[in-house]
Amino acid sequence: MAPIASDLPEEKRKQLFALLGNVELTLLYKASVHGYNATAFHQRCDYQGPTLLVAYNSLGCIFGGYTSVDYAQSGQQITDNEAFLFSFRDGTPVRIQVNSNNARLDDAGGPNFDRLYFCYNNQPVVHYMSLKWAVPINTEQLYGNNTELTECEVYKVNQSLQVSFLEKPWRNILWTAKQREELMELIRNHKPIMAYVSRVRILMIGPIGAGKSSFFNSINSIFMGHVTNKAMSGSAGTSVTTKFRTYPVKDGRERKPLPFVLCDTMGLEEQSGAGLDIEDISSIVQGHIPDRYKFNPKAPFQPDKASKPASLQEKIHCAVYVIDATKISLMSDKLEEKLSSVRSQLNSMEIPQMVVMTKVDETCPHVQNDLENIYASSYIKMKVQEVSSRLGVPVSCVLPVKNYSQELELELKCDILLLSAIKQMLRSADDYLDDVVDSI
Ligand SMILES: Nc1nc2c(ncn2[C@@H]2O[C@H](COP(=O)(O)OP(=O)(O)OP(=O)(O)O)[C@@H](O)[C@H]2O)c(=O)[nH]1
Ligand SMILES: [Mg+2]
Repeated sequence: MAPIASDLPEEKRKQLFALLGNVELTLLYKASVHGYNATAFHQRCDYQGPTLLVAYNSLGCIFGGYTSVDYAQSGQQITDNEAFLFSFRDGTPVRIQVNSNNARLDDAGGPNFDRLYFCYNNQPVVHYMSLKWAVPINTEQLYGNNTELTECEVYKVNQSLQVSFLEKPWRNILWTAKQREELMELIRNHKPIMAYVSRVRILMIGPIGAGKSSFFNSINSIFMGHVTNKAMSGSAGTSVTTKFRTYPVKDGRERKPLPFVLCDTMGLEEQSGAGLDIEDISSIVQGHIPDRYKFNPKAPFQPDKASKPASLQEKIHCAVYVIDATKISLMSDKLEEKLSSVRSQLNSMEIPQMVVMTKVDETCPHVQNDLENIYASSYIKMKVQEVSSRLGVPVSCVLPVKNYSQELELELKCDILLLSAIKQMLRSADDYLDDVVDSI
């Protein structure tokens, strides 16, 4: 049987990569061939993983939606932080955010996104169910308010990994037990350049589920000598971490505090009034927010005007953006804008900034096989460059790591990457403190 032809022009398919990353699209369902009905759609599209729906109307609009969650006829409202609607405007695809907590109703009917139904009632139409209390979708922008569909297609979305091995790794790492011991010794014996500051405070900021709490857990595990989960981590529709936590890390053998404190925060969300507030970041950096303060996304922390300014010891000396390597291409423009505002604010306070790029194991199969391939994988190098350009942080400040997530025992190569990241953070905090010394 000849393969079913896709209506999506090649040029538009390539343009969609701006929203989806470098993916492969495989046509699963085409309404004009399989039928404009929910049964045919579910037969072909259920349990296929991430999918992209592309609809066409007689005005020439091409629009649709992406979901990372299976169609499964569960009858549940689906939370999908990655789901979005899109339409081509002036030839380029524009991403339109959907309410991620109600991204889809996963019922036995046709596909839908945030109350926008495709092939509604088994007809070649799109139908929008507006609700007074919900943020409306701009249907004029999406499909010119022409509800008649000329076609509706669903594609399976596969990450296409054209991974090659670089001739020479682009960073040199020694993957030996001796190297791990040397790194641990260096960190143990590190003395911040300013004697008055006994412990460097490192702030972790980043989107929900990026691995901020896991990064602390991983570092703590190395120095405890076994895998620990002191900070709550996991996944949910909103941030698992809701409080500001300052975690000192202690050296397992002597329980001696190490010369740094990792400060964990609530996840950043793209909407305003949700997730960590940018004003709260400023208060943290200035040392105003106490340990265990519960963040309120609706009302930022109000420093007590009567209290004396925080000492340099209580302030942040290095900020780290924790970014999930598997989601860099899917990062929405709004989240990128939010991160850019954070960056401007930290720049104005002259705080050094680095990126910890997590989940490298889930990003590249060669790295999953053996972490030692990290700096030889062309794909990881591309991801490092991508995060560097999206966040405006130099490549030299991007530190790819794999956090402990499912392991029960420590692993040498994991530890070496994680410890190397801490080493770089201590160095950049020293640069900051050195600058403060110079300015006194
Ligand atoms: N495979 C893999 N999983 C990871 C890695 N880092 C974190 N995870 C997993 O990702 C999920 C989210 O991690 P968290 O540490 O809770 O993320 P967070 O940034 O603290 O999230 P919020 O507190 O919700 O903002 C957990 O299930 C972790 O086990 C990693 O490097 N590799
Ligand atoms: Mg957390």
